[in-house]
Amino acid sequence: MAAPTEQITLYTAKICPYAQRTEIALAEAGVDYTRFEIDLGNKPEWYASKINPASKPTAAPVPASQPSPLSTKLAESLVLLEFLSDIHPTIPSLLPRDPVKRARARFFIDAVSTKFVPAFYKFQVLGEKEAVGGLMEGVESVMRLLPSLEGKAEGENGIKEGQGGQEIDPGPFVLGPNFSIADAAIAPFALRWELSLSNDIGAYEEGEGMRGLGSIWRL
Ligand SMILES: N[C@@H](CCC(=O)N[C@@H](CS)C(=O)NCC(=O)O)C(=O)O
Repeated sequence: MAAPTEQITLYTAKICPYAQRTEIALAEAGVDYTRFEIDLGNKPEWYASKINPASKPTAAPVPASQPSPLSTKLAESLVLLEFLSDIHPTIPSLLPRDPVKRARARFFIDAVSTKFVPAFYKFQVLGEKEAVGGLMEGVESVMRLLPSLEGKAEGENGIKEGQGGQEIDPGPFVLGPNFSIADAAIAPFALRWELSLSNDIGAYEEGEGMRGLGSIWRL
């Protein structure tokens, strides 16, 4: 089997938060790759047929800098995060070895994808004011899973413990002190939300961004 890491070409777009997930993970892993910017408003005619059949300008690492028919094409940001951690199993900053921590990362990513991102899109991008309830629920679902906020008790020795009595690292990342693909999954969206809140972009009344929703995000 050919080594999948020989050469990676990343078809990406600066403005795409999904593509940025992969760029963040590649940077954290310290992996060399060729970056190919796709203009979302003017995609190359060969892109859909030769790189990504869905024509989604998300990131696609392939083992060639040109869209060769012999290269492997992969798409979907969350699939790509898993792929990078598979081909770099010795880089613990992508996905730790501990099966419990791996499950926690995946559980968090699932909450981001099913609860936060769809609501974020409706409220923030489409400007649907009535979606604010869903957005708040989405934010809370994700935040509840952060180590510093998760339902936990202070042990006798001052060490924070989770429901199963296991030690919980305080952060600053999703799994504790170390970055993982769970952070890459939410970072591009969280940063966009933060920027929107502080600049009154989206479905907020003027001045309400930071005062209301922003205060929760910064807990
Ligand atoms: N589920 C995909 C979503 C990718 C996606 O929707 N990308 C947007 C750009 S940010 C897109 O391709 N929109 C359609 C288009 O521009 O033609 C992933 O996670 O990679």
